[in-house]
Amino acid sequence: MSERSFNVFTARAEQIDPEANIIATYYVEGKDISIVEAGVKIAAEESIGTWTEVSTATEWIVKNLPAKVFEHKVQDKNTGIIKIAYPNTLFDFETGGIPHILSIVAGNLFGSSSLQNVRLLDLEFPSEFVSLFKGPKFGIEGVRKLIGTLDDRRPHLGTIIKPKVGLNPKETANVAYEAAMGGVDFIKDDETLTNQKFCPLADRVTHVMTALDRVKSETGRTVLYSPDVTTETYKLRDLAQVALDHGANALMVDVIPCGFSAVRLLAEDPSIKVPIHVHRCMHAAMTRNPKHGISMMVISKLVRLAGGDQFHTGTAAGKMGGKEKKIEELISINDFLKGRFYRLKATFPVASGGVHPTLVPINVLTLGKDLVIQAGGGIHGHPEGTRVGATAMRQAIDAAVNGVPLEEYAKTHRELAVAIKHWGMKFVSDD
Ligand code: RUB
Repeated sequence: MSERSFNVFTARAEQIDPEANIIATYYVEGKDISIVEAGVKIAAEESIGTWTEVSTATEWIVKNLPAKVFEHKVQDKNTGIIKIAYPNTLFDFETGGIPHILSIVAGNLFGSSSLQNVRLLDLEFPSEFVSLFKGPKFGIEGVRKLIGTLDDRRPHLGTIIKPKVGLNPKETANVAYEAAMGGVDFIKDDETLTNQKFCPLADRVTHVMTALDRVKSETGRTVLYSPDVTTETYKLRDLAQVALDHGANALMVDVIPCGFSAVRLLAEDPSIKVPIHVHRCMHAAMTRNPKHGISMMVISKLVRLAGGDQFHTGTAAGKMGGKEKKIEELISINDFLKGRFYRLKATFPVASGGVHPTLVPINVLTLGKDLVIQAGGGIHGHPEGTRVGATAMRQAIDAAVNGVPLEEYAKTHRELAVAIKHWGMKFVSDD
């Protein structure tokens, strides 16, 4: 590394003002270069540098725009953690928003031939940037208010209608009705169901909401339904409007296929007055490799900024991720979503994927009560059907919240006992 590069693209920690920079933390593995050299390569590429010196850089550019490596911790020879400060001046926060931030802090660097691996672990934002976002419209408290759990603060029970796709609108509504009568608080489409011919969105929402109105009149309970409006950006508002016009009391979107701005578009539209449920399918292409890609923490921060009211972050035990699951990371992500973050409302973490009653206690004990715990197969796969399956899940939540061992609780709760007998007390995996 030339002395000039070192001087331009590094700084001492005390020189970095967190209000004047976006700060990114990376895990890096240099290819025969030190981690500071690797960091300088990233800082240069993502601010004012390229592979060679250029004669066109003005004094103003060199003074104001370079990103700077200001902290590093070597783990082993060429691997370690670095922090890079990207000066606010590099961005037009208002115009660029999240896409522009990502073009820089998560841009060309992933393909750099100087790096064996690189993973964006965390992002910290100056208040000037965060102040431009409205965040979740409802947040945990708002969703609890809609469902009526502000006082008892138990975890919410959600279900994903199964099979993933194929039911027609009437069949979907029947399953929704049974699940709601069994005790679920929240119903969602699976991430692959949108507006297919076998189950058009408008018809589906009409039927499901009619069923949920029946549940309301029979039980007094409000159950939320979030139809999936994942689509092309230019069609998103219209598709959401179709769902709302037919009575949807929540909306769902797949954030990685659609982009963070799709969530923001829905959340910040004043005419959309329902919670936004955010699914994370495709995230593992970025999050699964512990050495390369983008962490779930970064994705979760961006979803909260963009305005997701509920967001899938994973389970303490379930079908996704298996043995590689890092519970500590999951806990810190959920803590971030639930904790203070400037003035933005909290996002409800969602634990989903392979959950059935037996796995409820470990999820609730590990992740806490401010949690939406979801089961698809774990409800609709109950030997006695959806309604009994939902009741068994609710019983498992009650047992966990009251600290009663599941097998003990099952002695007086038949639905739960049947579920335990069916699935056993073991961890499931789809591998
Ligand atoms: C749940 C399901 C969801 C996953 C996504 O169905 O398929 O799409 O929860 O996983 P089931 P994650 O309950 O039958 O497994 O929340 O980890 O992104």
